[in-house]
Amino acid sequence: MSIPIRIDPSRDILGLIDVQPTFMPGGELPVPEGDAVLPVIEQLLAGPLGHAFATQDWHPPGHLSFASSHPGRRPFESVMLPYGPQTLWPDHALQESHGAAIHPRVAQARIEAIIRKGFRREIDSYSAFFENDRKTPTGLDGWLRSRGFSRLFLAGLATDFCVAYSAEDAARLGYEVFVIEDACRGIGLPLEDGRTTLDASRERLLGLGVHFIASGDIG
Ligand code: VGL
Ligand code: ZN
Repeated sequence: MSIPIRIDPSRDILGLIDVQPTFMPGGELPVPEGDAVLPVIEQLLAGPLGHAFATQDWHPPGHLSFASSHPGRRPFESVMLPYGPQTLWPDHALQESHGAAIHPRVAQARIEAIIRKGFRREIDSYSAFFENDRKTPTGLDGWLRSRGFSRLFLAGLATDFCVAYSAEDAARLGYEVFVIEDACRGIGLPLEDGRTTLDASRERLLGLGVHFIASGDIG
């Protein structure tokens, strides 16, 4: 049993990362059990966290993170782009498609800002804060700061990509970060050292002081 985390609505906010059908079973880039986050997020949005923001992966056709934009390459391979290595994905999260909408089971009443990312053809964006060049800001940091939020509770997809990159950037920007593990699901790509992207991201985040909690810890 862990100690319940008391929510302070003046500084705490729930961040819903890429809760989009494109990342769920039946979607273009399905995360295993991706839809299992929905009932947990439903509960969170009815609980003590009164404020929320959401991100949407929002790609144009021909986006450079799509394997289809690199002749001869397949999804989940890696290519070198000007900003560094980039994993290639099936075409997903196409702007204005049904798959790119915030999932209709997400109650949006408490969602006070929606940040779209990955809309520049030449650059991918996993993090809610910076694109994959690690420099181009999305504007979320300014919005959170000017609203006075300092503790972020993150949920969504995928644990080892967009949630992990968002948590890492948030921790580096000085926020206290809580990843709500049962409200996230991951992809788990194999790495050369025998670990998976899930193992590696967890280790990296623990090293940055990110807390891993369960939705039931929020009291
Ligand atoms: C994501 C891969 C590509 C994510 C987005 O939401 O984690 N992963 N685009
Ligand atoms: Zn994407």
